[in-house]
Amino acid sequence: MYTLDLSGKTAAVFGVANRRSLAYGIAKELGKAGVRQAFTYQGERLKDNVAKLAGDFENSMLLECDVTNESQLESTFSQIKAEFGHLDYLVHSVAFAQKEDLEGDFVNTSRDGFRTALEISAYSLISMTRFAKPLMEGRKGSVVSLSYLGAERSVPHYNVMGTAKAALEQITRQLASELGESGIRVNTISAGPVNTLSARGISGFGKILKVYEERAPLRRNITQEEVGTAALFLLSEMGGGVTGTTLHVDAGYSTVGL
Ligand code: NAD
Ligand code: IMJ
Repeated sequence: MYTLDLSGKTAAVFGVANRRSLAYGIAKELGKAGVRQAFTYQGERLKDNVAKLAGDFENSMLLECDVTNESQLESTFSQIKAEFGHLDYLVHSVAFAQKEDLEGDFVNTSRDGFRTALEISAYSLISMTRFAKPLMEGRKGSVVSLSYLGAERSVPHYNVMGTAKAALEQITRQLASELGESGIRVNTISAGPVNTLSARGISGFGKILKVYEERAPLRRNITQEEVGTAALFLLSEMGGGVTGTTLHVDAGYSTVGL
């Protein structure tokens, strides 16, 4: 197809859980382009799995980082600084809401459930970018996160995750405005549904995939690879003029009115 040579560039990739993860789709594209990557895993439970996946990539790093843990975040970026010396790309592919907040009525969202969803799925982008900024100084850094249409439209059961994604998209614009003068770009990809660990548990997920197939202009669902190539575009100089934006990689679904 095409190959981009990004050797000498480095990336921190948050959110690989398994081979289906959207973050892994992005890592595959970065790997093909020769980017050296640091992978983080949420906790001991995922360590062996993520270690195996990190092994697919030359010279990669593996670090434990629960994004609710500020000291783990700090030590993640200080280890990246020690090993890579700098950072070019940051990939945020992390989201979590308590299961009861995705199953029950939105009106019953608890204070604690709201805090959890917003902290893990939105605030974490601010923290990560804060730690990444000094490592990106003078390097045309680029930050990409993953959003969903539930940020802009009501989607059954998406509930407090929609609130968190609306925050994530606004955080993207606010960070882009502030970090532009440091040459750092910040964008988010609003992806269509993909069969990952975070999506599979959703009741009626198969039906949602069918609705996209019927109504999206491309009459199909998107692939993990298409999220990867869109991220590669935004991270690399190919997307050099793009910042603060939400790029819909959804087979056109969000553009249809009727
Ligand atoms: P996934 O389950 O593979 O990835 C989610 C990741 O979040 C996991 O690696 C998990 O370990 C990590 N995570 C959760 N809580 C964490 C914490 N406290 N600290 C550190 N990591 C934590 O599923 P995915 O579908 O690849 O999700 C990645 C991103 O894509 C999410 O932001 C999700 O909202 C978004 N997204 C997914 C879809 C979809 O249909 N799959 C569509 C649009 C957007
Ligand atoms: C999630 C819930 C409801 C509807 C949904 C989704 N649709 C899609 C998703 C239509 C596509 C997947 N998605 C975009 C997400 O962001 C999922 C986030 C998520 C999933 C879980 C499942 C397991 C759990 N907590 C979760 N937290 C966030 O316990």
